[in-house]
Amino acid sequence: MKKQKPNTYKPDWTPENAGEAFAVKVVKGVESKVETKKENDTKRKHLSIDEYVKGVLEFDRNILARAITLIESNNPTHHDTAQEVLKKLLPHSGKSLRIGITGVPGAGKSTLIESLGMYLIEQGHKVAVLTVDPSSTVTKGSILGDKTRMENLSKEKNCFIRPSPSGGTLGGVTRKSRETITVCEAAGFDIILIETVGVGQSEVTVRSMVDFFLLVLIAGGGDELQGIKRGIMELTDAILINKADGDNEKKANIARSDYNNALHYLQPATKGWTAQAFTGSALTGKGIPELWEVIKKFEKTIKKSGMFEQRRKDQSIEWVFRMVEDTLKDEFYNNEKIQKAIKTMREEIAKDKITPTLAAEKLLGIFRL
Ligand SMILES: Nc1nc2c(ncn2[C@@H]2O[C@H](COP(=O)(O)OP(=O)(O)O)[C@@H](O)[C@H]2O)c(=O)[nH]1
Ligand SMILES: [Mg+2]
Repeated sequence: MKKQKPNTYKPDWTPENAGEAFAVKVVKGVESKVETKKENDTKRKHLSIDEYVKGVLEFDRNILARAITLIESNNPTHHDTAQEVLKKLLPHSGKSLRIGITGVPGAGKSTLIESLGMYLIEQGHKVAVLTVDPSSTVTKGSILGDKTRMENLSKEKNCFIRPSPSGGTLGGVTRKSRETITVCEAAGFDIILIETVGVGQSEVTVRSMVDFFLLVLIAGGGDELQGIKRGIMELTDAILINKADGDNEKKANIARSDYNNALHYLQPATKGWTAQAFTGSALTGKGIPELWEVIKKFEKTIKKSGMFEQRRKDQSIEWVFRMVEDTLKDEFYNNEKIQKAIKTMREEIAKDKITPTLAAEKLLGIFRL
């Protein structure tokens, strides 16, 4: 039997026969008294589909973590079991509020999650925290910085923190995150917080899996609106100007009115809801209860209008098409014949021997053979 220590690279609930394909092996465990506690002896035993399902539904944290590990596995032999488990959990999922949190690195997203998460747990909620980190597709999962930011939260029994799975494409990370949401909801987590860095595609991806999308900003010098992509603002349901504490409070208030002005001219991200900017401090907790009130009001408003249900349905359907597209793309670029043909095509294009249209048709022709 393998000797496992808590907080090593391989979490102790990793099955014995876990091969390289087990994505979770690179995740440095979040320091948590709860997670490293040896709770039962089912740990290393092979689990049946029903044992996974029962364990998740009974809020067995060890089995919950193992179920997510199964889903995150890139090993094709785990695929069918994972999908069976998910299918059985699906009717028990969906009853949460999914909140996406984006913003540039350093804006205070993780600190906000610690602060909002603790506030919600005090109110009796169960909070699951996920991260969607595009850099984890090329490097090791990087919740590392967050470990210190979510120190209290990670010790709470009613909180579960899961970093972005590493390896694979953003599409792969997305599938895993969405399925992890399903598992967490089935376990009874009623608030799902998803942190993502506000760069490139990841915020669009996270927007497509949450109900409420929050943009965390900080007031800086100069033109407040500079550098903020209009595109991101069009996705958000609220803006939090964070770090509104100490000397920064004044600046934050000015930034708030600037952003409120800017938001005024944008299409709302959610039909029937006007996004607004607020100030707060993740560090001192000021403004956090008010932020939660806004989120609750949002939930109430869009549930009443039917937008909540509608968006969730749309998101599921969009997800299907996205997966089809991702799979087709992968199959195309991983095809050996295509890879060879692409090499030839590059040379031909460079020498003006073929037009781009003909080159594309040729590649597709080879793929369809
Ligand atoms: N003064 C102040 N500092 C904050 C606040 N929120 C976060 N920070 C600090 O900003 C830094 C980055 O925070 P972090 O939560 O890791 O940002 P993230 O990259 O967006 O997740 C840390 O040093 C935090 O302590 C706040 O409300 N006020
Ligand atoms: Mg962070």
